[in-house]
Order: sequence, then C-alpha cells, then structure tokens
Amino acid sequence: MTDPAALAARLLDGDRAALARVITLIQRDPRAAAALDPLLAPATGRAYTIGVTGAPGAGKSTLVGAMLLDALGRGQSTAVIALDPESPLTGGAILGDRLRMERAAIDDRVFLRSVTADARGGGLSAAAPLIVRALDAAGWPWIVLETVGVGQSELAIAEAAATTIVVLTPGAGDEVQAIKAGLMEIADVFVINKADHPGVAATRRDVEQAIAHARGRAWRPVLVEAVATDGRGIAPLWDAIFAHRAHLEATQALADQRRRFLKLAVRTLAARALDARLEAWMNGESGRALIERVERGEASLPGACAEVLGGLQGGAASGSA
Ligand SMILES: Nc1nc2c(ncn2[C@@H]2O[C@H](COP(=O)(O)OP(=O)(O)OP(=O)(O)O)[C@@H](O)[C@H]2O)c(=O)[nH]1
Ligand SMILES: [Mg+2]
Repeated sequence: MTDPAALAARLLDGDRAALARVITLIQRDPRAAAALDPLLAPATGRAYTIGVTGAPGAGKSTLVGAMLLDALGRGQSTAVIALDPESPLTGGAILGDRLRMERAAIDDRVFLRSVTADARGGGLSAAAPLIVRALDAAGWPWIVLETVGVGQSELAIAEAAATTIVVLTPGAGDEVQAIKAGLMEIADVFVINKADHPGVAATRRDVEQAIAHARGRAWRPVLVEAVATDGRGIAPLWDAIFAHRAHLEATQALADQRRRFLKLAVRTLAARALDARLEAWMNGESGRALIERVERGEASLPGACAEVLGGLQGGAASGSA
C-alpha cells in the first residue's frame, strides 16, 4: 500500500516513476484515485490539451508521433494518452501505436500511455480526465489525447480538449458524411492526412465548403494538409494549434473550456458509479422481484423505471452508495 501523500509529493517533484504509478492507480483503484486527486488538484491548470480524432487508420498515431518529434525539436515536452476502444487483452492497436511513436518515445521529454476507452463514458474512459489532471499536476505543458472517432467519443473529446484536431484522408466519402454528422462542430483544426494519396483537392473542397457553412463561430477552423509518415505539414499544424490557443486566451474561452473539462470529468465518474449501483440493484432481490411483476403485467415499463430510480435514491439515503 503506497502512501498517497508521499506518492503525490514525488509526482509533484517531477518523478516519472511516481507519475506512472499514479496513472496505474487511477485506472485500477478508484479509492486510491480519490485519495490522490485532491493532493494533485492545486498544481493543475497549466497544461494545454489537444484532442486528435478521426476514422480508424486515418494516421492519427503517426501524426501524433510526428508532432512529438517536431515539439522535441523545439525543446517542448509532450504527453500522449492514446484511448483505445479495444479490450486491453487484444492489445494489438496499443502495441502498434507504441511502435509508431517509438522514435519520439525514447526521449524523456515524451510520456506515452494507452488507456482502454469505456463505452459508458461516451468512448472516453472515466480514468482519462483523472489522468489528464495527473499529467497537468506533474507539469506536462502539452497533453495530446488520441481517440478513434466513430461516434460519441469525438464529442466527449472536444469537451475535454482545448484544441480539437479532426484527421481526414483524401477521397473518403465517409469523411464528408462525418463532417455533416457533426464533426464539423467540434473541429478547431482539420488535417487532411495522407496528402500523398490522390483526391486531396476534392476533399479539400468538401472541407472548405463545410467551413464556409460554419459562419457565426468565433473561431474559423483551419485546414492543414499533411503526410504524417514524412513529417510534411506538421509545422503548419503546430502553427494552427498555437493560433487557436492564442484565440482562446484572448477571448476568455480557455476558462470556459476548463469548466467543460471539469464537467466532463465529474459526469464520466458519476456515470460509472451510477451504472455500478444500477447493475447491483437490478441483480438484487428488489430488482428481480420488479422484473417478475413486469412479466405478470402488474407493473408497466415506465412504472418499473420510476421504481428503480426510487430504489436507487433509497440506497443513497441509507448510505449504501
Ligand atoms: N501514405 C501514407 N500513409 C500514412 C500516412 N500517415 C499514416 N500512414 C499509414 O497509415 C496506417 C495507419 O496509421 P496509424 O497512425 O496507425 O493510424 P491511426 O489513425 O492511429 O489508426 P487507429 O489508431 O488504428 O485508428 C499506417 O500504416 C501508417 O504508416 C501518410 O501521411 N501517408
Ligand atoms: Mg492510432
């Protein structure tokens, strides 16, 4: 059993092993996470978070690897959390990401961690916001969150990140559908990656059209073409991030973003806790009896729902949270 105060002190002192230990505890031990968070909180609020999302295989990890190398060249430290939707047991994508980022990872000014995403958190693991806070407290100035964008998760990441990058590839009709389906609203920067492939001009036109329709937004999304595999477009991508950051800082929007991040953090933790209680109640005696009454036609579905909510409230009142 590690003493939380000693561990937190080491993390705040810049001890990398302590940071790794804290991140492991956050993922495996909610009680330890609860004890650590208030010790780290006073040191948070300095990191800048960047969300990178896009379809599977769009080149997100390669792009992030290239971004890390570019940042290293400018003497900047960067931490990356790769949110993996797969079970940790399959591990394939995680290992692949590790290998792709390997060159940058050798440097001690880079910190990489893969986290399994959780469908209940809108694709964002309930641990992810706590990990962001730990990295922030440990003094990492740039935190990149990579997530596969296939639905709710992009929206969650947009809430969590100050700058959201949506990675597209040329010639993919699906991408244009994705733009229509709401990715447009969350993108601060669009990257057309794999610009060495044909169809860049057509994709660029589609994205520019979508940007033109997004009038009335305070920030006009920037479009960058990149070839992540050879580093092309990476410096302009960082420039777009710097410009967006300057915009947020000039308009007080950064404070709003921090509040949105905290809201997301509390909501994902509460959703996980509620879901666990709900599951326990449904599997308990009252839950099973309720389902039998629904089966006999003695309770309606909405009526049963109301009873469940009432039952959970009773549980909270008697302190069995
Ligand atoms: N030709 C070309 N290939 C690229 C480029 N960027 C990435 N790739 C390749 O595309 C493949 C997928 O790249 P990843 O970086 O793993 O893509 P990802 O979006 O992180 O994939 P997931 O995390 O699995 O969703 C790899 O084989 C990369 O080498 C690029 O700009 N041009
Ligand atoms: Mg990846």
